[in-house]
Amino acid sequence: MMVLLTVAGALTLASAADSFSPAKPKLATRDDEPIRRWRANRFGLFIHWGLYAVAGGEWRGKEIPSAAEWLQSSGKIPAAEYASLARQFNPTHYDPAAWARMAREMGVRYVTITTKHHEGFCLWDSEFTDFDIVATPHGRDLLGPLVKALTAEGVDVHFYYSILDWHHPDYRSAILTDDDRLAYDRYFEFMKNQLRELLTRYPQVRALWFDGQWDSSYCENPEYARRLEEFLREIKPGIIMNNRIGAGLIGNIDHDATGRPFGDYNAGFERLLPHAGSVPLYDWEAGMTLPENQWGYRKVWSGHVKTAPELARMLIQCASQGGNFMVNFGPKPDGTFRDEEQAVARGLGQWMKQNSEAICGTRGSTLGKPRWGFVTERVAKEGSRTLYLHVLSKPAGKEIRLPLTLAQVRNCRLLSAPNRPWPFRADGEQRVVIGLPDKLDPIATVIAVELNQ
Ligand code: JFZ
Repeated sequence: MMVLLTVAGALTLASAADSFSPAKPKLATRDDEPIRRWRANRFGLFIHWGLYAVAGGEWRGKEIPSAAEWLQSSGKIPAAEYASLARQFNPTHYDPAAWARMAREMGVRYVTITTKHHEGFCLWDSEFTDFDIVATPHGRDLLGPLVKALTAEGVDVHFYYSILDWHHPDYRSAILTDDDRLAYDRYFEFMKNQLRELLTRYPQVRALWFDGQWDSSYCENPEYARRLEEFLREIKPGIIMNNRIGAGLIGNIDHDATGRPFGDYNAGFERLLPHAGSVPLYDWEAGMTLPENQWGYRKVWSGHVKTAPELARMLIQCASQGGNFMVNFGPKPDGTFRDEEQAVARGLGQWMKQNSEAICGTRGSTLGKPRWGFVTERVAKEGSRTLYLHVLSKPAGKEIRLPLTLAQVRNCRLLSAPNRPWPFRADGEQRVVIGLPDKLDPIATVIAVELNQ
């Protein structure tokens, strides 16, 4: 008997050591309605689509290593030769309504699509270049129908736009001469024209995702970034922009010397999540590829390919740290999604169907990180708080102890069985203890804990 008590006592102590540490208070660059919506969305789908999809990571029968969307640069392909891919871009199975349905069923609240990647090719019919979708066998706007379909499904639209451009004759990676300056100034006007065109032609777009800001032409001349940001905010007040519109010092491109990001939020989490302790105090978003580093379509993937459960757990971690998470798909040249992507969409959708309440519209945990998983929380308009316990692994003792007293908890429920209460009790120290179902969800079992005010 004595022995048993001692064991039980040790277990209690072990779980007490799981204690939560409170997170730092959050700052925001903005806190208006558009950024609140952006933040509440929490989960997005990134789509990289362009001529690189036709090549699929190969050039003249040879595999070109590195990211598929970098083919022109990695394969050292002259721009004019690369541009011939446009004559082969013919997505005969492109079905924007099906894309939008997939996005909604996957549980994402926004889609960020590449309108123009580094290759310079435009997915819409631009007045300012012929290097666009009209020059392909498809011959008509790709973007508009997608914007319409996503909006009809209630999914927000964000546009990716690359400042770097490997096709435009006036683009310069560095400004070394007066001629370079004149050329780059012309390129800058072209870019402004295209962005105005995108914002006015597709008024549904809520955010711009800049990229390719690292060349010295842009980076070492911060007045371009400042002018661009002002120009865009004037055309569309409320527009959200990531920090890659910024032209910080090289090596410090995402934020200024105080750690404050350019634009409205930090998009520096590229295929990685912040470590505990390095979570930005500002809004942030992480983007994740399925294979190691492939954003555009590559025929042959090598190495580990992430599964839906892995990605869902990353989403949970981001949400618990107060950040957004975007999963990336690179559609095939025929306009469909590869099997791995479809499986990921289904897997995430299944979990989100039951558990989106614990992700969308929540904020990061103010309790910190327990060992058994992650916590998110929702603050209702009236001020009432709900904690969402995302249980990823069963703690020893098979129960969860919260740093709360019994009087603080109004009720508990499992999101997988929302219509009946889930029992909870107090331990000897008056802390709330919640038991777990026998079988945990392979992604995370979520318990909602509604608190008394
Ligand atoms: C850029 C692009 O070059 C790439 O093709 C893709 O579109 C991706 C989303 O963005 O790549 C980056 C940009 C920034 C970082 C890493 C890769 N970064 O800040 O670590």
